[in-house]
Amino acid sequence: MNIEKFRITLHIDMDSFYSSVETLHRPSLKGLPVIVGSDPKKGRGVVSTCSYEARKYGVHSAMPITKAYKLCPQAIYLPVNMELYKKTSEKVMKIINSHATKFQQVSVDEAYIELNNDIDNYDKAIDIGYVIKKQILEQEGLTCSVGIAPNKVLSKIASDFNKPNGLTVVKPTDVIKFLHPLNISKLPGIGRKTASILNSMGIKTIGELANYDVQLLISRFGKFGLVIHEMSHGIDNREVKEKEFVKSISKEDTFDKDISDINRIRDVLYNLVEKVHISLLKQNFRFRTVNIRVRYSDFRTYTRSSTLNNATNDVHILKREVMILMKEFMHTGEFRLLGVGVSKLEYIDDMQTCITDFE
Ligand code: TTP
Ligand code: MG
Repeated sequence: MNIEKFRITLHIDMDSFYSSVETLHRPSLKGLPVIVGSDPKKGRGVVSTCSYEARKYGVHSAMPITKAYKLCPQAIYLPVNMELYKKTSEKVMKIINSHATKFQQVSVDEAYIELNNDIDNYDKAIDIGYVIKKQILEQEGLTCSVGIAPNKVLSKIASDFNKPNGLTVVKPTDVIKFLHPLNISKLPGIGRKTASILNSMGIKTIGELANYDVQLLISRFGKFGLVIHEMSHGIDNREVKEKEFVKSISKEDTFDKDISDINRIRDVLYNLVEKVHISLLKQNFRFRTVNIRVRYSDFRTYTRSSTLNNATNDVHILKREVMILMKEFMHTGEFRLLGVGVSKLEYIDDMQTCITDFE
């Protein structure tokens, strides 16, 4: 019996998430190029995302905002309103989870669900995919794209295949037919750098990658070579992990005796940084936002935070940001509590862990 027949995975990814939520709250933006990110007048920072209308001009996520402005000056530029997106995300995830045997949220706008315990055929899974789309549209006014396939990587590629508002099914018998003609950049984790190395090796499609000598891939890319080779054959044994979507990690210390000595403060903060970092690594997260919390002996309490452009799990960056945030509080009094935290977390799954090692 083919075990894969019973392992049906759905990947659901919201369409142009931040900009769709913005448009929902400002209906006059419907049909217009909308770009969410930093302020183009300030000249620094990047595009978080943009509407499909803006994508026609070549604008995309992570593009410098100044370049986006050159390509599409007439677009509506909006700042990131994370609180709003998080609220919407929670409602969307609730809908998705209500259909799952196993549910794993992997970012603010995407989740995997597995149906294997109670669904054993693709027709039923497709019905569920359409119900999820319908409920998200009717209850939240948003569209999403769904991929239905025998494992995580295939369902993720499938959800991206027909965006926006798509539903793509890859049955076990169609895996190779679906996968092999695609460009290698469609494999999760293959960014521009890896793609250009693979191109220089004569590999442009996933089929060409599948036919390439795996030993040569391993000698070129290490463990990552094996992972992409397996993916190119449609193999992915990662499970949909039931894990709570952790939103932040923080550690704090309350002192028996209030402290004011700079060296002592630094030691305490470094120690908290190490603890937060270990927790991050254990749970496979990267962070974008760093938070500190200080409480003076008279209980006045302050928090400060800073957000990086890119997610990282680098302990040195965490230390650096904490010390920058702490500067304004040094030499200002005695502390009874200090805290360090990270938020805007991104989950790095097993495949990405080794991808990150490489890139
Ligand atoms: P994505 O799902 O990658 O993008 P998207 O939902 O905007 O568009 P698509 O229809 O192609 O799925 O990311 C989800 C949200 O995460 C996105 O709306 C904004 C945020 N994001 C960033 O802030 N920076 C980035 O570089 C990317 C890729 C996403
Ligand atoms: Mg999305």
